[in-house]
Amino acid sequence: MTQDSIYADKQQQVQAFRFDDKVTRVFADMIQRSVPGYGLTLQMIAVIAAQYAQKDSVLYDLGCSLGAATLALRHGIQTEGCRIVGVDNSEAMLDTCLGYVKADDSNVPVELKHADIQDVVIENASVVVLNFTLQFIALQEREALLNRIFQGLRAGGVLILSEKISFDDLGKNERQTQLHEVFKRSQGYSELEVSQKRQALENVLIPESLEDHHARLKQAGFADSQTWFQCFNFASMLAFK
Ligand code: GEK
Repeated sequence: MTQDSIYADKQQQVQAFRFDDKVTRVFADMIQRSVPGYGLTLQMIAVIAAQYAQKDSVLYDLGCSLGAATLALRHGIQTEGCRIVGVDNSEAMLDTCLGYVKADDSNVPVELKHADIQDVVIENASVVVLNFTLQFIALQEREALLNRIFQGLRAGGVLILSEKISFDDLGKNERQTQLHEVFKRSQGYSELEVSQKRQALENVLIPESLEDHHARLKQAGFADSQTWFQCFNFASMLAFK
């Protein structure tokens, strides 16, 4: 795994974060050292797929990056006739993802689409995954996307929604943000790396509170939603149709 040192040297001007070739090369290391509990979300995506993948249905991984959640779904599925659709709008990510999918030994069909997740048709779905992707969609577009996911899910289907979150209470927000930064330092990132990355993600990654996420899920029509995981300012929710 190539180590992420993108923000190790002082940059004259920190550019807005993009999922380009440079990020793709180090992404596996970057996400693991930046998102507390990332590995657990992947492990449980497989468990959730084992429980909720329905016979002859489609499982979607929206914002699939290198396909980590795609492969978790693939190995979690316990029923027949399923296929997986992975979608990402970064060409670099999708090219590398294709290599990983080909090298993987499961024979559950996987289709990778280079597209905006806001344009992809979602139908006959039993499981939809947004593993740290919704946070990159403009706030005003999120409702329409969740509505389409709800419409595309079968009865009994689920959405797994993992996000960086914020807290309305400023004190709580500050404490959890600090703990996240201490986590990043414990993973070997320097203070400079943490602060330059924070700058790069400003206005690119827009976190919302758990309350806002659950309200939007309810609004979209989900019968229930639960936070099944939280570590500092990262969380994963499960919404049921
Ligand atoms: C994992 N789920 O490893 N359309 C398609 N893709 C998009 C869009 C969009 N509008 N916006 C962002 N992306 C993965 C990790 S990373 C999370 C997901 C992170 C893609 C973007 O190109 C990137 O690959 C992914 O969403 C977000 O479980 O970097 O924190």
